[in-house]
Amino acid sequence: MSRNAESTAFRSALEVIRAVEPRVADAIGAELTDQRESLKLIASENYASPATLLAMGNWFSDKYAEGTVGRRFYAGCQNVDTVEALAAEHARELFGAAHAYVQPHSGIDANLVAFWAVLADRVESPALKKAQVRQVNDLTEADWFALRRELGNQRMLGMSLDAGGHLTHGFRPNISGKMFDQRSYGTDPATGLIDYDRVAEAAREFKPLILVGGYSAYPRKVNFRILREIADSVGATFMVDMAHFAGLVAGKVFTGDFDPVPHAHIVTTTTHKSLRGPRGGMVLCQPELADQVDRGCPMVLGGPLPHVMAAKAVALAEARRPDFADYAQRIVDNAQALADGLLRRGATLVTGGTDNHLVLIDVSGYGLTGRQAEQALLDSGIVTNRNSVPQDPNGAWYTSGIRIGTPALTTRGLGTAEMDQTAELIHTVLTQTTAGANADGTPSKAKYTLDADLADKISRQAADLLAPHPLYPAVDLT
Ligand code: DSN
Repeated sequence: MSRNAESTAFRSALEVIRAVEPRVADAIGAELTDQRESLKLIASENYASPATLLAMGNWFSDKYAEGTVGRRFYAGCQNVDTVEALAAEHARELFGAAHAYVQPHSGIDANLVAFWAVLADRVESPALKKAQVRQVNDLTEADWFALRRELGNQRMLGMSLDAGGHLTHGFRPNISGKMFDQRSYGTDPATGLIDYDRVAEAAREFKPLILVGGYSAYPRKVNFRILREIADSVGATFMVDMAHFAGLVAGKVFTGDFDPVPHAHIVTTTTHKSLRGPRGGMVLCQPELADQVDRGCPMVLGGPLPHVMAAKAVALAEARRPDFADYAQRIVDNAQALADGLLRRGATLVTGGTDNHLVLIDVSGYGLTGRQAEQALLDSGIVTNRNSVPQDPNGAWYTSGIRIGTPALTTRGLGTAEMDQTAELIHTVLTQTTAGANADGTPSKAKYTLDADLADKISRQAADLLAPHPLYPAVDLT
């Protein structure tokens, strides 16, 4: 395929959009410029391929397809069946999974599908059995009451938010925290690492229905074999949310004990982070959960997004190519080079380093909150996000951490030498930023001072780092 084809495709698309609402076309063009010019270190973001992006912009978006492949509630779904079946096949082959469900629209949707599948499979509920054999309309009010009582208040044990767990693993601001009686396991205060003996102890005491593994801000490998043994010892279903590190599993960087797929009963993921696909979610599971998982729509999902399933099929096909394994390894090499560069310059990192795609800097050593550091870095052309550190005294809004990740810059082609230079830029900004004060003289958690000339200089240096690695080099919108 010629590089010209990509340019023509995106230029033509913008021309068509511009004829209707030029401001949207302008915003799409501006987003490309912004992404091209910023040093993107957000650990959960990436750059999908032109083929993946283009697979989403078409008439598949117009089709309703509730149901599953070959069993739809709408006529005319033969082409949706083709792309959904292809995406599921690529997912099964890529991850060695028995079953794949590619309809979830996002990570939270994938987790909701998984939670309800486990509840339906595991909870001893005479009312649910009735609901499954009878027509729903035949259930009495008393049956419904019993169903709510039996399914509600089940127990979930997941990683605590400040240790790197995710909101959807049973935390109060999310529906999972309202559905489940949740308890969390943290990390060892001295090392920052998961203490599996403590997890086992918590599981023995709490006896969860679901043990959740996975994280969004833990910079280390997780031993899923041990977590499965813990789940088995208390009769829990073991679920892993691999949204952040799915690309490292796909690329065979995480294998054996560190690959969740052979160990977990059910695995959820997003498709747009290290996996580098379209924005969406997916569930992989053991055969015994497949029927319940396939009821995701209508249980918790609306109609599937066929255009996004088409893009998932494209991205998963890309991830099955040999060069994806090389990409995945480079993500980790880059994260380790970034961590080493920061440590050598005196930064404090949670757990002292990384085994995966992300690094968590404890910025309290620089006298800053996460919020101050995030903004000062942004002023300097470096895009990151603030994140809690374990036992964070600044809470989840201001935080004491900055989470940085390498999937996106690795896609652009930056390597370990550039990671060391990136560490220098980050360290310079953080050492030159000073925390501000409120009007009454008390320390502010948001205000800061950073010399504007220095911020400009760092932005130019960041742009110099990116210049040899253009983003979407074949796409010329001028
Ligand atoms: N928002 C994603 C992240 O940044 O980790 C997870 O939901």
